[in-house]
Amino acid sequence: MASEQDVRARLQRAGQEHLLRFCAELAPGPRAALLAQLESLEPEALREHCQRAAAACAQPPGPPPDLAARLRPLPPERVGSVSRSDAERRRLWEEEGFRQIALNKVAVLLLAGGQGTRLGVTYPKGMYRVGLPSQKTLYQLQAERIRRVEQLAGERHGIRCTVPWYIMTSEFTLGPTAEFFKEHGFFHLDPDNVVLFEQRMLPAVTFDGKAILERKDKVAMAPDGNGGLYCALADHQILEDMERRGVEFVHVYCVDNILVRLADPVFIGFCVLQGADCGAKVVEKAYPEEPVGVVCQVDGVPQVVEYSEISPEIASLRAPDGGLLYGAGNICNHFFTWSFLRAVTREFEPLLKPHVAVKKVPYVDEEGNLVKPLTPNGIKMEKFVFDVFQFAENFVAFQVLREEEFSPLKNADPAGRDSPTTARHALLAQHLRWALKAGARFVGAHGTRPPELPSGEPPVVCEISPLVSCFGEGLEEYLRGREFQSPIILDKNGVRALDP
Ligand code: UD2
Repeated sequence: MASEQDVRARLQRAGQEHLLRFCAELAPGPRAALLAQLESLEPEALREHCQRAAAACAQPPGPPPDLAARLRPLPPERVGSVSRSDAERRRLWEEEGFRQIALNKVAVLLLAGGQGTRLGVTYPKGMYRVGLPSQKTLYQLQAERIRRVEQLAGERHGIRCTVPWYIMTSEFTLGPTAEFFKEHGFFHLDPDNVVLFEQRMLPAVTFDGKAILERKDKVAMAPDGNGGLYCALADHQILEDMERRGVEFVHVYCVDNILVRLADPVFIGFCVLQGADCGAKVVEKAYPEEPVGVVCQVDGVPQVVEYSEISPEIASLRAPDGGLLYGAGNICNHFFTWSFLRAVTREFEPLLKPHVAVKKVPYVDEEGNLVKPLTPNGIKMEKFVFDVFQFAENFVAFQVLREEEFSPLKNADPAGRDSPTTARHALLAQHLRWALKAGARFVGAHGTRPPELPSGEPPVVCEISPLVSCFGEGLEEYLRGREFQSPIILDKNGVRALDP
């Protein structure tokens, strides 16, 4: 281990010597921990990071003044749509997607390094239960959808196939996520096909470019954003792992969308048949301030303008048809070819510009007291996963239906939006639509029709296991012509009535 003197010399080079100001008074254990943490920070990179953060902070807040003039919606020929295409075309996309899955060429990659601050939980969001009758967590729903899509592709092509699951975690989420998967027997997936890897962390910095001590013996660190994916892929030789398995197409998605379709064959098939190297699913934005990025063009190049970086005026602009001009909402479901990811890790990653987030970062003051600031005092720098779209040779967007594919879990319940309750209702409403379409009928407790309830809550509870159906398929054999009394669960053993 490096001596205090060595560490001090490195920090001097980075202009961050203040990080040692409590070192002398620390007990041997914490002192060693601090020195080890500081030793892992490369001086030149640390200097550059801190300077960059301070410089970014000195810029006036908000989007660049000329953004409106540089922005355009995506040209229609780059945008596919589930609702605007006919059944035959959708069938062709789906068939192609299943074919690629059956050939073991498709992997899914979960971005799960975030801290879930808005939701207010201390454990990884994927472990969250939104209160479904089955009590399933987001991770379990995702694992079961992978198993089902493997099964569907396998049945179509008469083989067994695998969709490997790559999960990017961070220092905050790796341990608990790994533990959770072990505890649950990897939800019956083969552990060899579930690959956890870790993204890097970066120091939080004050407005004048000083890394922040969160305790006397610890620098405040935060994950480097979901665009940290590209460094993490290289750090952990993930592309080599994919190459060994023959993976050519990767569906990257974020953890908190309860309706996410893993390795969605329609999306994969659409992207493959378009010859795309990079793609993004979008939904129509629900309202101008909705916290989703906008997929569009900046200076003629495909990009996402993040919700935190678009002005309310631009976000509210209307197209001639009355819809939002910048209405293509990013739902953090991306398609990449393996070759594109390799080009990004080898060539383009260093060109990605970090984004600045101004945050309240707990710190120790000059006297060594722990302070929880009431106003923002620090800067976190993050890269965004979609910032590589600008390097694509053939970028496509694919518009899907919100009620079928997007209900994110961002906030704790009182928020009323993007909360556990809205996520639970969205999933149960979807399952009810599927069940009714498959010919099920529901009656109330005394044989009456179930009442219509307000506020998006489905009038009856019918949860369908992803192991039985993950796109609404194959439900007739269980449900057609049958009458049920809510609540029920449909799983591999058939329909089970629950206590009301
Ligand atoms: C993300 C999108 C936004 C919109 C929205 C839809 C980005 C940058 N923004 O915004 O445009 O589509 O989702 O729900 O993609 N994560 C990491 N490491 C990190 C930070 C985040 O893995 O360092 C993961 C996180 O665990 C989650 C995903 O990235 O799965 C999105 O992160 P978020 O929830 O902070 O993003 P949000 O809602 O601000």
